[in-house]
Amino acid sequence: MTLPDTDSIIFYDIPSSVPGSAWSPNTWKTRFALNYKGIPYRTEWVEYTEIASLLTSLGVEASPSPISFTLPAIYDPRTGTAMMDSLKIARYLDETYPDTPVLLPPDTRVFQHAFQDALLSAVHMKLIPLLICACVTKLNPPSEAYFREAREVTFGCTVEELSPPEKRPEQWDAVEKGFGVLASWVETAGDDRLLLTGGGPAGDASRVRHADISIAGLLIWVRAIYGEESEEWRRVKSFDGGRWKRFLDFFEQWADTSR
Ligand SMILES: N[C@@H](CCC(=O)N[C@@H](CS)C(=O)NCC(=O)O)C(=O)O
Repeated sequence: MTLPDTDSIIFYDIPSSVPGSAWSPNTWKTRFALNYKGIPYRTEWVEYTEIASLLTSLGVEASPSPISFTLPAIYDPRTGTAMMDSLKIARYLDETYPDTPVLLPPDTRVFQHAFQDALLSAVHMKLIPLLICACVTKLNPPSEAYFREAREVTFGCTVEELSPPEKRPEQWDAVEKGFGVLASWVETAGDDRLLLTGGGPAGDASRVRHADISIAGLLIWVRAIYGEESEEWRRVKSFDGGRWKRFLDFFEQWADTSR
């Protein structure tokens, strides 16, 4: 593959039929990061079936984890660097563009790495059965077929069987409890903060960290897949006294999907 000759970063994201196309909680972390930092980029949309061949052609090393190649990924023509993984990308952007706001200050890196696992088990895993089942219908045909097959291998059942209607009330209860745990962590600060590192109840743009962006990624995933007016999104907005509605409202300023 010939590498594109442009100055802007190329950001690889997975398309869908939702408004604005962007839907994945993981790729949203990098989209939020690029928008927040104000770094010029353009999106290249990649179906699930093309991720491995694209990243191999860009020279990205396979991950030792069960899924070898994932998005988000970027290619930065200024440095000739290509990489995947939202945390790695955030660190690269901090180091390569030091005049932009920092997402992973060095003294927070250990905690922010650990927070990824904490957020995964407290909230992300609780959303998985519901959202995987709801996601498939929003993907384009090649991605839908790939996604169904891959998830059926992982879970040993069809994506529909992951979240049959009779199980959903209890799955939503688990999601609500998970967000409650996340809210309780933030509340230990005792100062009514919106963001993890402070900045007051209204949020403070200078305080945004990768960990906050990871939460915003989960919220925008739920909203994108179910829709702004859906009962599901309304439900999440009502959790924890409206904390998560306020949270995503604050991130709206970096939710541009036009590039
Ligand atoms: N930890 C990674 C996770 C990325 C990830 O799992 N991405 C999914 C899309 S949401 C993917 O590309 N999966 C590829 C596959 O299932 O083959 C990150 O944050 O970058």
